[in-house]
Formats: sequence, structure tokens, C-alpha cells
Amino acid sequence: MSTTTNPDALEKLEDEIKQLELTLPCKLWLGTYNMYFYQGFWSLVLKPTISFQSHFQADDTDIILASLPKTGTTWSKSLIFSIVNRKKFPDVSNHPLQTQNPHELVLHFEHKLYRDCKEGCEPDFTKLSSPRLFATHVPYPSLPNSIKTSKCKIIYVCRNPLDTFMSNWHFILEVSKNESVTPNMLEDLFGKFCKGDFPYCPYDDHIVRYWKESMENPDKVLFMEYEGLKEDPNAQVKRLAEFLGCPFSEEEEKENVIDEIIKLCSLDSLKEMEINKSGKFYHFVENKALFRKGEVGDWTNYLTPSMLKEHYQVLQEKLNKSGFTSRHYVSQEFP
Ligand code: PAP
Repeated sequence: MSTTTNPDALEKLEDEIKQLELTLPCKLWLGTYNMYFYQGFWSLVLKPTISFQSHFQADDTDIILASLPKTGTTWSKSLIFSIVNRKKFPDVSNHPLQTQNPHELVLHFEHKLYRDCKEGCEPDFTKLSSPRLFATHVPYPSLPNSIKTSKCKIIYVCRNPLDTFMSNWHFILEVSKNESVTPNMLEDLFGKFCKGDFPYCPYDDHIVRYWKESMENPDKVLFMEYEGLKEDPNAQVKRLAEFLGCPFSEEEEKENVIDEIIKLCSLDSLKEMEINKSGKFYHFVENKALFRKGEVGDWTNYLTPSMLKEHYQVLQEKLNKSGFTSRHYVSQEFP
């Protein structure tokens, strides 16, 4: 794909993407949207993904949050923003999180920056201060080379597959204006999720690729788990700050700065903020749809043993074979 931004090259890129769409496997998502199988993963946002992949130039100081949808993106965005900017915004009552949804503070590459920009132009990065904070759901193989080769940092957050699916399910029901999505589609969509026929999936490939990178390059990629954050937020916030090169000082620890950040970014706190009760992010999704229960193991209230037997075994076996280990995800007894 072309990497320049002159009009001819952009036109060429457009043509290349159109041609590509004709050759890629394609499925209809929720009976409405074209979902393309690109570089081993299903994508609903092919064009912005390719623009991002072709054009984005990372700085060594950039911080990039990567995740599958519904695995803790909003929470991680608020924590990363608050950790990195803690000296700039020491006063919680005046904190940017009070007036902006976390998705407006840490901008998403393929759902915001490269989706919003008109043909022939690049996102405007000039207003962002250093370190620039970004997020993406794009799988590791599709990241721009400059992210892989620069010294920028990647934080990957993942979540138990069953809770991830359930969170997606509730979000789809909540925000879908599409009448073809009905509650009785739960099992069908669960089957698709387990098979990998789901946006940004296969689930196992997405997490295993980032996990392997984190094992091989621990200074470059930090692998975090939603469940770990729930279990011991203090330890995880410290781990994040150290990884980002801004560890908490003894004085900050004594002054409870870590606890204040955890409290500010908690589900209850974000849910209660006026901006998250009424606003919309990226113009069309209600902020409140991002904050539901935030529980570990909520899937047990929805997925029946027969659904698990029918659909989940294959995904579990793939995860087991991948070598990926986490007591939250892979065990003989689980689910
Ligand atoms: P996104 O991919 O659309 O950005 P994401 O933030 O990754 O969504 O996931 C939303 C989930 O995180 C929701 O989980 P649930 O459906 O199981 O309840 C949401 O409740 C949870 N969540 C959002 N903010 C927080 C937070 N501050 N602490 C803990 N969980 C949170």
C-alpha cells in the first residue's frame, strides 16, 4: 500500500482498497455491514484501518493502548491518561475526565482519527501534546511498521473471552438501531464469536499475538488483564506507571496519589459523571453504553452449559494449544 499523502497517491490507495474489497472474504455482520477478512482478522472498518496502517508515523514517545472491543478499553484509557498527566491535573474536581469521556481523551486510530479525516487529508496531530496517547483494536500484524519499529510503548489489555463476548452482546443490544438484532440471537452470535467470525476476531489470535510480543519485548509491550486490574488495581497501576517510565515516587505513594487515580477511574466514579450520563462519543454512541456492570464472571448469568458445550470448546482448545496461560482464561476446570 502507498505511504505518501499526495493526492495522486491517495487516489491510488483508494483504488487499491476498492480492489482489495473485491478479493477479500466478506460476510454480512448483523445482516447489515460488510465485514472483511483482512490479514487474518475480521474488520468492519477496512478503509480507516488501511489508512492508519499505511500512513501513521509513530513517535518514540507515543503510548498506544491496544485491545479487543469490550475488554477494558475505556477503563485503561482513563487510567493511562490519569497516570501520565497526574502532574498536570492534580485536582480531581478539575480533571479532564470530569468533562470528557475517556474516548475523547485517548483517540482511537481506526474508529476516530482515520475514520473522520476526509479524503486527501491526514488527521491533525498538531494539537496533541507529548506523550501522545492513542488506542486501537487493530491486531498486531496489521499495526503500522512505525509502531513496531519505533520506541513507542504498547499496552495491551485483555479479558476473559466469555465476559468479553457478553459485554459485546449487551453493547450491541444497547446501541444497535438495527431491528434485525433481537435477544434470541444470543446463541447464534456466541457461536460466531467462538468460531472467530466476529469483528477483530479470532479472539485467541488477537490476544496471543500481543501476548507473544510482550514476552519477547517486555519493554515494548505490556500485557494486562481486566481481571488483574479488578483484583489488585494498586499493583497494576504501579506496573503501568513503571512501564511508561513515570513511576510513582515514595512521596506520591504516601500522599495516596495511586488510590486517587484508581478512585477517579473506577466504574462508579465514571458512571456518575454528568458527561458520561448524557453525552455521546464519536458523535453517535451514548457514553453511558460504555459503563455497565464491570463484573468478572457475569457470563454465568447468560450462557448455559449447553451453549458452552456446543460452541466454546473449540476456542478453549485453541487457547490451550497456543501456550497462552492465564488463570483467568485457561484452565482444565474453566468454565
Ligand atoms: P470499548 O471497547 O467499546 O471501548 P470497553 O471499555 O473495552 O469497551 O468495555 C466495556 C466494558 O468495560 C463494560 O463491561 P461490562 O459490559 O461487562 O459491564 C464496562 O462496564 C466495563 N468498564 C467500563 N469502564 C470501567 C471501569 N472504569 N472499571 C471497570 N470496568 C469498566
